[in-house]
Amino acid sequence: MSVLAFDLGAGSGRAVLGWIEAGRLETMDVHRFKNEPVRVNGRFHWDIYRIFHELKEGIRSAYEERQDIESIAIDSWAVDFGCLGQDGELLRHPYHYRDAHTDGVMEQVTERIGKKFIFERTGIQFLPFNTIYQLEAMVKADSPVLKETRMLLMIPDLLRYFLTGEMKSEFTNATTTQLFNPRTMDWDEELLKAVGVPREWMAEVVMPGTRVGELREDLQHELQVPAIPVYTSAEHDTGAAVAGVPAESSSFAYLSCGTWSLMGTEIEEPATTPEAFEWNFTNEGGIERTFRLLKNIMGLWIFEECRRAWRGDDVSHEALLEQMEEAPAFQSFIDPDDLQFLHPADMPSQIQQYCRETGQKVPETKGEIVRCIMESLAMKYRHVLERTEQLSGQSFSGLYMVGGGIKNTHLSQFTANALGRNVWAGPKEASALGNITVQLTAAGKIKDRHEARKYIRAAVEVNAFSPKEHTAWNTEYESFCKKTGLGNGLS
Ligand code: LFR
Repeated sequence: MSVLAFDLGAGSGRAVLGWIEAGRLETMDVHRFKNEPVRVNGRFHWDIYRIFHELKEGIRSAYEERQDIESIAIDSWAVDFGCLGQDGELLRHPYHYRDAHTDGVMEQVTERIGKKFIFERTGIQFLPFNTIYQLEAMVKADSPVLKETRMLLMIPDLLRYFLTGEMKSEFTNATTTQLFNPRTMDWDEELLKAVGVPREWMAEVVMPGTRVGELREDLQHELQVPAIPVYTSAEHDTGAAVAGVPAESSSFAYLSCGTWSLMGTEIEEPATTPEAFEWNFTNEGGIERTFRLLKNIMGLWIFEECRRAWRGDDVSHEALLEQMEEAPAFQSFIDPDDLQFLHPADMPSQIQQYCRETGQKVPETKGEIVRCIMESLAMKYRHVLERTEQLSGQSFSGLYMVGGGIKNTHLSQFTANALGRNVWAGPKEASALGNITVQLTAAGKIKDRHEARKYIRAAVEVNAFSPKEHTAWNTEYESFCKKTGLGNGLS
């Protein structure tokens, strides 16, 4: 038997088949596609029907390769959702979490309800685009969509509903709404009430690895495939990536590196201490009822946005990283998580403005700007890793880096240098692999997450980076903390 995983990222998606053969995990890419959000009337939307079209293409190609597919599951980015009307139709294309309609809304909600109140009930970090603030923004705009809404489904839930006709929410992704209470393991009625969302709009929450339905009959005919069962995986891509970390021990630190950098560790119960609150850490749901104690770091989005601004010139990764090597080290730093970098009109100018305003040397050339980004990311990783250790009471000898961002070996090396610890980079496709192993576990082919990670370890390439020039990086770390206003050390 085999399983089919759809892994949707903010820029691209892939369909990957997985199965176990002669004691090894085998995979095969069957379809890759672009995911291009669209700006319409000044609003930024996901092209959800196009994505669904690509899912269909993926199923068709997968079935051509193997006729023994016994399960399909989807993972994607978090927080975004679609609203369904009473006829079960989608009422509007879902907003992209980088749409400006939530600007300033989080501050209003937290002032009204209280930040502590929200954190105690959810354990989730405060990000301006969390579902709770998107809903508040729609309520405030008196959105006609809400008047017709009968059901609210997160992106993977929505696509799964398009495949099966069944409406269910999945745990790992549900937690990212900041409307889910991990103590009761259900939607938090107080918070729903506080933003004016009826409880009936929220679907039943099911765990990763649950059989939800099978392909609708019309799809079976259209695609010429049988009634393949559809499951939940870890439907939040970061949850799937953590499931895909090839860790040997059950205590490990990870960095899922892509558009975002998500750094943290896997824990048994949410950590909602005053420090977790103060440092804005999150406790997102994980597989096998674990929690992902982690923090969002703005990640390679900053670099990709610079590439977009520079298009017309040679903006290949190789060319830009070569220019970076020629630029002098440690000239200026940014805090990548400053909200001014969330969706600026022009990223390179925004970086220059930040440096100017913080009294630093302003990077001028592309090489200087790229160096500023990469060094700042590596420094921020150290800042977050040390706090992850403090919060979880663990210490880590090194860091597992997974996700597409590890193609940038400079960043992996900088990270090892900044941390003064080893970095183990691989696999690039951790989300797809995690999605697959969750499905294979549900099918009884794999025992649990520990065994799954063993299979992944044996199946992929992991590159080790040991720290270099640590003394210089260590000295510069203090300067990074000072210049970015992040304070020093753990106080
Ligand atoms: C990564 C990710 C992050 C989430 C962000 C927005 O792809 O899922 O975990 O915070 O996208 O949804």
